[in-house]
Amino acid sequence: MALTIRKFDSSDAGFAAALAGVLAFEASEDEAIERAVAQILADVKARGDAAVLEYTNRFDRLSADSVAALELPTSELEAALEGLEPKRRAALEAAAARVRAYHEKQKIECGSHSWQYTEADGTVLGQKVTPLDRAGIYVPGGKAAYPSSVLMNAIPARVAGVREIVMVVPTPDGVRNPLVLAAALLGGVDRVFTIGGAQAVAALAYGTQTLPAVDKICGPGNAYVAAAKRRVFGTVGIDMIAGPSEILVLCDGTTDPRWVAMDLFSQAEHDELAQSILLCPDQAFITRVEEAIAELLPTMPRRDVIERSLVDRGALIKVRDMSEACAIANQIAPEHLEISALDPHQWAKEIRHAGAIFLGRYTSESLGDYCAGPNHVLPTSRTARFSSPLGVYDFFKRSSVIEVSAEGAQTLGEIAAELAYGEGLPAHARSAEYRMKQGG
Ligand code: HSO
Ligand code: ZN
Repeated sequence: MALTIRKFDSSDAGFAAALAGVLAFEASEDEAIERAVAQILADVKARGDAAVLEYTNRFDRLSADSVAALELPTSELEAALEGLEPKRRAALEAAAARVRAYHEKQKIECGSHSWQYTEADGTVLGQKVTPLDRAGIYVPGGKAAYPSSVLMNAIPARVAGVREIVMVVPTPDGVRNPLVLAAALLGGVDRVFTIGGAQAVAALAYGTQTLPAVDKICGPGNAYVAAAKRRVFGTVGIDMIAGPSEILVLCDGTTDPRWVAMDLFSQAEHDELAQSILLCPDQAFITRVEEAIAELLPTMPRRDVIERSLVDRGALIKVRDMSEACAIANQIAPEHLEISALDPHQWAKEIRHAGAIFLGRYTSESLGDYCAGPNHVLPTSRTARFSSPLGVYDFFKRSSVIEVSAEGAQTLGEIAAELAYGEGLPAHARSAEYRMKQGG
């Protein structure tokens, strides 16, 4: 199979423009989708359960007679777990345990504790950290339903101490995915509703007679779900609007080229729009990766998706050296960065922007997708420049705490009153002055 994956050389004139072309990706905003979603949100907000039920029965071809009937009893989740093939069940349990252990460590290390300090006059200042009351997890239906993503969303919420986790998952034609339901149980989800689409996002955001409103909605979804999440943001928190998967492999030419080819495939197989890029200083090695791609692609069940993704969005880039590869990696700010090199640490020092960094040739990105422990919900589309993997910290918020002593009220009162008069807000000034010895 002759596959035309784009090739570039960083020392060619015009490389910067070519790279910008490779990276250009506009999440399309479809007017018709926006209109449909706005209407569904308004309808669910106004009519609650009745609207959720109508949309669900219509879109998923069900005939439920209430939203309550769309909630799965825990016994059904337990049955799903029990029914799994033992090896699959053991793998899911092992993954859940490792993801939990990682996020428990993250909770300790990431400043999830409240703190305070006392000033000389007795005034106390600090911050109180509180988990969210309720989180909602959206799980797509059909082919895009990843049990691993259920774990990655539910476990950090649970570890953070969220009181209730509500999951929604569409079940078109009533088809339920037992691995998703088993993952919900292992991840600590409290309630599962078989609803999806914008109507599920609306139900989570506004609450209905049956479904409680949550404080934050996490999880991936199709264009309707993404549009709905964008629109309810502000009423509730959202995790992020995730774009297609991306992998950037930095290789010094010492890894088996077939390993590199398969790593590129691993993200390409998610989606035609996924992006897989190789940066390497060794032209002969790039050629061997190309040969490996040609040899392995026909053996892949998902070769059509992989091929589209590699041809449309992939690239093999010859760089001057590994240091330049790191500089380009920072520019790309990929979701996943593999440093497949003899001394990955040397190059990792130069990396500033990446959702997750996989060091050394034994660390395939796919291990991170399932079971290494860190979260696989990661910033895409260059947002790693300013954002982070989903984590326990996404399920906490902070309150400032201020306790001013009688003595502190004198000194702070003077400053505050002065500034309040300057802003033309005398009630602020008087409120501070009342607490001052000469002000009451
Ligand atoms: N690579 C995806 C996550 C995933 N992979 C789930 C396999 N299953 C996130 O970028
Ligand atoms: Zn993946």
